[in-house]
Amino acid sequence: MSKVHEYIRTKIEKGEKLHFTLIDPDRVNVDELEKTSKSLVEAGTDAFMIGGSLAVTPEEASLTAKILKEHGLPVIVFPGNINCLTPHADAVFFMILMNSLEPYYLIQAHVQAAPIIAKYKLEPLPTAYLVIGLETTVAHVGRIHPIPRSRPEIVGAYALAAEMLGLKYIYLEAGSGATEPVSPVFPQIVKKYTKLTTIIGGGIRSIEPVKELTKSGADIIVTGTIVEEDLELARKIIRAVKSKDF
Ligand code: 1GP
Repeated sequence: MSKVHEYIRTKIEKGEKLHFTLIDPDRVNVDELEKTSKSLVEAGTDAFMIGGSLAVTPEEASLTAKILKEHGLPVIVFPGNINCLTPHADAVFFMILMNSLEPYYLIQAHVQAAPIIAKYKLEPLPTAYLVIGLETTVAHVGRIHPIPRSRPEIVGAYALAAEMLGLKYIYLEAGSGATEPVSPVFPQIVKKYTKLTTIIGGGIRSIEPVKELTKSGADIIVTGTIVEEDLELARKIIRAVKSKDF
């Protein structure tokens, strides 16, 4: 029942850091996806995520999931909204956008999505989603209540609340295409206060932040945009996450 969660837990318990590749079904070149994704699997990515904040149709989500499923790795929906759900994925990050001011992203989307997730038999991965970067589509769409960069203890308090609510994952998001990734101080404080599995994404375009973030407690590193911009660099980042030299 909890196949994807177990897959992730087992790797983390063995001391591995994980890398997930995010594919936006609205932006992907479907004709090249088979080849591109194969090359990311060869580099060592551990799972695929599919989703985007805007303009993803259910048909695009399904087609993308079907192609990615061929590799035998988990395909996880990373929903901008319920339009990203597809029965062709294995699991879904069932995410509370904790620092949103909009009730829809705090609970109403979940009420809409839950019966569909049950019908599609997707495994829900209960996740706290915190958007840190502000100059991004997700921050605008999600009506974000900003977290001051100089106050990491606020992120610690969100993480503690998430754990007390029974959530298992926390996703610290700079936002797709952000100019810089989240500060390593944030995963550090999450680890200080909780046992949540920590996912970091947004704005990762080089190896340096990967090293810093994994050293600071990130369990899973997500890259998306770099796959579209520079596939070879995306492969290098994956190899850096999977290398044990941190
Ligand atoms: C976005 O964290 C992911 O939700 C990935 O971000 O596209 O900047 O890699 P990038």
